[in-house]
Amino acid sequence: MNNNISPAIIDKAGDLIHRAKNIVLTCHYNPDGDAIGSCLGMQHILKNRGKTVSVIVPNDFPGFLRWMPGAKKIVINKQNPEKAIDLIDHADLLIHLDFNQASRLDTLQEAIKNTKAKSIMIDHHLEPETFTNLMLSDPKASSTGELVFEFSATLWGKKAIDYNAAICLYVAIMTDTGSFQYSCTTDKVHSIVADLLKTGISPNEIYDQVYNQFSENRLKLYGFCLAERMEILPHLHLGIINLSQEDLRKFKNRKGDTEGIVNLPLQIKGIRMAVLVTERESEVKLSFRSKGKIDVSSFARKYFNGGGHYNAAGGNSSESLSSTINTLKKTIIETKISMS
Ligand SMILES: [Mn+2]
Repeated sequence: MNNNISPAIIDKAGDLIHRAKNIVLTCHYNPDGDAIGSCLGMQHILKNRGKTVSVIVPNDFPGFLRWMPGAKKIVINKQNPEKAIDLIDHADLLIHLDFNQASRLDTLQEAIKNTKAKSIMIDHHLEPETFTNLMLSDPKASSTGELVFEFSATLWGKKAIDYNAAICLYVAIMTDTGSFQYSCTTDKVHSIVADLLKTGISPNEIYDQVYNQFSENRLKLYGFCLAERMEILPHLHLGIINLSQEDLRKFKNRKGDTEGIVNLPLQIKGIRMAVLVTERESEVKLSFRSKGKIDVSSFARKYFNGGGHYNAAGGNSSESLSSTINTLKKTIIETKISMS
């Protein structure tokens, strides 16, 4: 297991799982590939150990994750709160995956408030908050999927990760490493992936199911962002893309459609920091990506009520779209962050 998580904690977590019968797995609001992949992977592993296991997510997740084994049975709290409450009431253990602040459960926070169940967090984001009985946190891990693999293999051996679990954990690791390109892609990641492939899963089919599922509108939105909404500031090594509510409506935006857009400016030579500023119904959302020693997590936390990872973070602003962009540029120039 990872050096950052002590064997004693893994044993304790194993003990909680051993004593539990009904287990509920949850992840963060707006679930991504790692969140859904880790939950479903853990679900398959625990079901094989004779547990009754449900996955509850705060709100809906993108269509390109819905093909995964077990995905159709995921309970979406926003759509079916009675079911979510019922499962939580009957649970004796909650495992929270891929987030480390209770607030990221959104409306599900209310649902777990009165639970008598024990709880475990398994996560890789920076600066965890204590809200569970046990915390398995390793910000050096590429993904929660990696941690779920290591945790399960340590407790029950690699055989505990079957074909279906391997598919889900592969999605988790693939999406959080940007298909094995980010700096978190260690030798350990590749050795875990080698173990996953040994179960017979097909990397090209999984890639295709996750990434080559664009609607025509989504690909046109990408083109529109690049042609009409991208501002490149070469002297700052910076690229900013902005999207208004009207832009999103024009391309019949669906959940997940804007995913990946933030990375596009980083394809330009010399650009080392990229920001996507999106006007949502009640707030303006910011996504940050960077290369090398540009700590966008601290930046997002300090100036835009957010956080995340060193090279990938998010935040929000209650200002208008245009004044958010102005504030953003001013802050970047003042802090010289993109010049780090
Ligand atoms: Mn993750």
